Amino acid sequence: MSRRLTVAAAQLGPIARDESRTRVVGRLIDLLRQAKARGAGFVVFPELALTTFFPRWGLAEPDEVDAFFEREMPGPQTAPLFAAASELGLGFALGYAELVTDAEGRARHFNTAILVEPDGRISGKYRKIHLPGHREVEDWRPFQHLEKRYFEPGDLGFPVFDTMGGKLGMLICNDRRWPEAFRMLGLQGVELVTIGYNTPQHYPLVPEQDHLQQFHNRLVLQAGAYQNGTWVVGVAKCGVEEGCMLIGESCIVAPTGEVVALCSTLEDEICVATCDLDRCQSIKANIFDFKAHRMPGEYGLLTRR
Ligand code: CDT
Repeated sequence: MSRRLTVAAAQLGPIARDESRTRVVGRLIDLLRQAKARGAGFVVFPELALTTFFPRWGLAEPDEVDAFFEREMPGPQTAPLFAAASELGLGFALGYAELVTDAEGRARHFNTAILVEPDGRISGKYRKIHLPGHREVEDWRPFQHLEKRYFEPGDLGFPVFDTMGGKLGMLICNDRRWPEAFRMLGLQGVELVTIGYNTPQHYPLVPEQDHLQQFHNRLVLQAGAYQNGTWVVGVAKCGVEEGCMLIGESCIVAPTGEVVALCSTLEDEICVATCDLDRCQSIKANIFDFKAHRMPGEYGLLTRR
C-alpha cells in the first residue's frame, strides 16, 4: 500500500512590525482552509511565522526583543490555530521564536519549529542550529541580520519523528545550505523535511550574488532532497517586509530532486503536492544506498575540529 501524504507549502507574504499575532494567526488559518480545500493533510508554515523578521533590527531593550518570542505553545493567541487545524483534521509544521526558562532560571531564546498532529498534540520540536549573520549592530548595513545576537544555537540535535505516516524532520532556513544538516536527517531515514525560511534578496557582504538567491535556494533544496532520497518542503516568508525584500519560490521537491510544486507570488499562497513517501526508496535503495556505498571511514575530517 502506498503512503501518500498531500502536503501544502503555506507561503506567507510580508508581516509588518506592528501586525498583531491575532491578525497573523488569522492569515495562517485562512491558509489552512485553502490547503484543506485542495486535499492537503499536512501544512508547512515558514520560519518565524508569527512575526516580522525582527533580527533585521538592533533592538536596545530586552523587553522589546522578548515581545517577538512565545513563552508558551500554544498560548492564548496561537490556540485558535491549533483549534482550526484540529477541526480541519490537518497536521502542520510551524516556525516561531521560542523563549524558555531553564532549571537555573536562565532565559533561553531559540529559533524553533514544531510538528503538530491533527489532534493538536505537539509531536516534534527542532531548534535551529546554523544561525547566520552577526552579533553586533553594524551600521554600514542597510539592514541587520542579528540571529547570532537574539538566539542561541539549538540544543536538540537533528531529530526525526514518526508522524503523518512517515519519518519527518525539520531544518530552518540557513540550515538548508549545509549538507551536513540534511545528512544528519538522511542518516536517520528521513522521508520528508520541512524547511521554513526568511531569505533577503540582498546579501550585503557579497552583493554581486544577489541575483543568485533564488538559484541557491533551489539548488540546496533539490540537492538535499536527491542526496538523501527525501521529499523537501521549502516555505518562504517573502515580499517586501519593512523595506527588506525577501525571496519567495516556496516549493515541494521530490526525492529525485525534481520540483513538483512551486509558488508564483510574493504573497500568502499555497502550493500543493501529493507526496508518495515510498518513492524515497527508489533513491535510498539504489544510487544513495548508504549501507552499500557510503564510505564513512574516509570522512573523519567532517567532524574533526
Ligand atoms: N533566516 C535565515 O537563516 N536567513 C539566511 C540569510 C543568510 S544572509 C545572513 C539564509 O541562509 O537564507
